[in-house]
Amino acid sequence: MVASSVLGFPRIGANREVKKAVEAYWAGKITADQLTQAAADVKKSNWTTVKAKGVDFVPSGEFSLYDHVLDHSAAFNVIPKRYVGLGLSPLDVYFAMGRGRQADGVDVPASEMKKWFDSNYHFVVPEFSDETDFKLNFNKAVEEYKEAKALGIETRPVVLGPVSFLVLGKASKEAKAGFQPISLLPKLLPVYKQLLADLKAAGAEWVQVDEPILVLDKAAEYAKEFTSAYTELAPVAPKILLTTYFGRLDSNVNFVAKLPVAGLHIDLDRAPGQLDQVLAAVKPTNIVLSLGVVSGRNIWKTDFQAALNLGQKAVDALGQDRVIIATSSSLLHTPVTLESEKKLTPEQKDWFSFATEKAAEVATLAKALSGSQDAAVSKALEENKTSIAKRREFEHTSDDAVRKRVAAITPEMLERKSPFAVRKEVQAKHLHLPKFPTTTIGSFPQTKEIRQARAKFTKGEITEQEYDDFLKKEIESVVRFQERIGLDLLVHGEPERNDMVQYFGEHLNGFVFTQNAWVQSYGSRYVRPPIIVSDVSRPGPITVKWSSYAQSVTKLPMKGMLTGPVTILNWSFPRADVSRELQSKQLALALRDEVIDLEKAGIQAIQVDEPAIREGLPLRRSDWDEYLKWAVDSFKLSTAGVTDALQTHSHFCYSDFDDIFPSIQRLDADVISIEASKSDMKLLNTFKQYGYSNQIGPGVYDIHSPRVPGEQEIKDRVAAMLAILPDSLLFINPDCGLKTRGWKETEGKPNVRRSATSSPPPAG
Ligand code: MET
Repeated sequence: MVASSVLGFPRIGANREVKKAVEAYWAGKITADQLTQAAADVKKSNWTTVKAKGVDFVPSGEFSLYDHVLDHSAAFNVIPKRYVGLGLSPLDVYFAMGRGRQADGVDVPASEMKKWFDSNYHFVVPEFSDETDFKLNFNKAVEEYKEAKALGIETRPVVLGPVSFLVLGKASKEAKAGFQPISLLPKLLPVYKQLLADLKAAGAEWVQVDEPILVLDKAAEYAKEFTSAYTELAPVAPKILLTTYFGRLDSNVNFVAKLPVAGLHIDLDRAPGQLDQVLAAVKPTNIVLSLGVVSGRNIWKTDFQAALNLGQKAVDALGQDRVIIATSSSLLHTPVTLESEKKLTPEQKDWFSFATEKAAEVATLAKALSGSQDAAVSKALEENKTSIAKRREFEHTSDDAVRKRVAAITPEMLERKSPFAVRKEVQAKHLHLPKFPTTTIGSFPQTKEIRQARAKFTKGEITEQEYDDFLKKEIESVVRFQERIGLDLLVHGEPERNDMVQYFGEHLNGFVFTQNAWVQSYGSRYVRPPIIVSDVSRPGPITVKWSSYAQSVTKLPMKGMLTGPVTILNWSFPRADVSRELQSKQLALALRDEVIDLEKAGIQAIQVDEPAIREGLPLRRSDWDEYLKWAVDSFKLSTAGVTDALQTHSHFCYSDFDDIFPSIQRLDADVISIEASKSDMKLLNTFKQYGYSNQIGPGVYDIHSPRVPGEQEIKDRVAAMLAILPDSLLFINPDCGLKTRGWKETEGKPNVRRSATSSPPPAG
């Protein structure tokens, strides 16, 4: 029999119960026990749902109140010193690590967050040093396994593997120079052994051990560590299913197939081409192969025929008992259920499959491959065939005009008229910005009032005129605030935007929106990505009205604010039938028109945010050039249609640019602002090393944390920046938009001009 499996289920609750409970706990409105209860309810519902869909391997242990890597760090006692001895409960230490804490005399910043591979999920980076004292503070995997068992549900616990845990982490500030987290493996393994042995004792037959770094080039460097780790763990553990996802194993399969594991999971959604190589490698072993054929990353209905073809190939090579049909990765990156969508047309609904529906898909596929004669299975196969055929038909009805426009893009359309040095002079005459210009990244607090007004407008409780008037008032007050605190380049605050991607999607052709399709981005922040379903075009100006209004109420220059093509693409669910490149270029052309319209309307600086450009980078280096070519071209296409006088800005956050620096340079934005408050100054050294010559605003404080930095802290940051970058190029700004912050924290924050430059900074 071919078995079915789900690698992980969304842990936010069908109605965002976890967010609500966690935030209520932070606000002191519910107790820790009530939070635990809310979590238990969601876990129960997840297990019951997956099981009810007929899945054989139901995951447990992957639930999280904030982040699964953070759970792991807390469980293994990987707790940086700054969070210890503050008199906090273990739960509050956990949250302090995730989001910082500033209350009752305690003032600690959040730990660094990083993108989880090429997804829009962020994990809290573990910090290691020689002094890391691993011990099992609690065994979450066992506890949740037992919790499910008590409900009568047998599960397969999920654990992050030891090599990925160390490699995803970083050396802490206290660590000696040259310290490598992987050197801790021998110290870490005994704790893993204990964890896994406890699981076995509790009755778990299998354990899913995630080693996602196996799809990266650098995994090859750790072949020895993988071998020693699994040789040591396998004898005491339940049967280990070693899981890889988001990419292909490539030659790493050579050592992976020799590991003493009982099963191996591969992602055939992202990398279907790896099946032959992996089959050849595992055939001579006893390893069970888990095939990730149902995408954990997109929302499209699985093409059963294509999945069955892959499955059949594996069954032919290994036999039914050595094949599992699975989701490609955890379903964490997909919304909970299509059932909550009441506004999609039946035609649209028929295209999609969310986590709950995907669980049913793996179960059906496994049964079909096992040769089931069940009428329900044949019916599901028939229905799938019809749906897929209808979708293919829809895809062919593309917008010809858009496709022709993309085909007619010329190299000249990607370049500004003059080089930066010339533009800088022209712009200086127009913008009159002082030395160390201060600005913000765009958004100001999305207050309850703003959200309420938007909800009323959406429900038709207020007229468009009333909503517009409300937004104008908001814009004006944000403008006045910026004038009051002395910022130089203003923004309108983005009150009209529900979200930086959704808003643009709603004003472009080719997108579909959901009501409840939330996915976790980090901690209690969830996003609701729009879905690109057909060719994209701009029916008319989108932001011009707001930016022009904002400019009309101030004499200071106003920065127009757009989300870039690559980011709109990466933070949407893309089409699966055409390339990402084509979708990105279509978006770029739409934005190009918007940028040109903004300039015509008198806006002198325009920021085109590309925070997701790094995230879209393929996981394998050999695939980078192709991506970077079209991604950078898309940005240039969207921004290069203006005169030299227009100052283009772009913004990136959570960006580690060391290895893609030439592409950042090639963007040729006049000013870029980057996240720099949490990462060390390494990033800036890269700019220096490459002789980056355009202007740059490294963030001076972390807006993702509610913590308000002191004035000295900001001064120190700026001084450190000036020690690296020439003062003529430096902008002063926070490291991201302020939309997630309240006004209290905001008022405490962007007084960066006063704090940064009140005493003369050292010469750069
Ligand atoms: N302009 C956007 C903002 O300020 C950029 C955000 S990047 C995640 O919110």
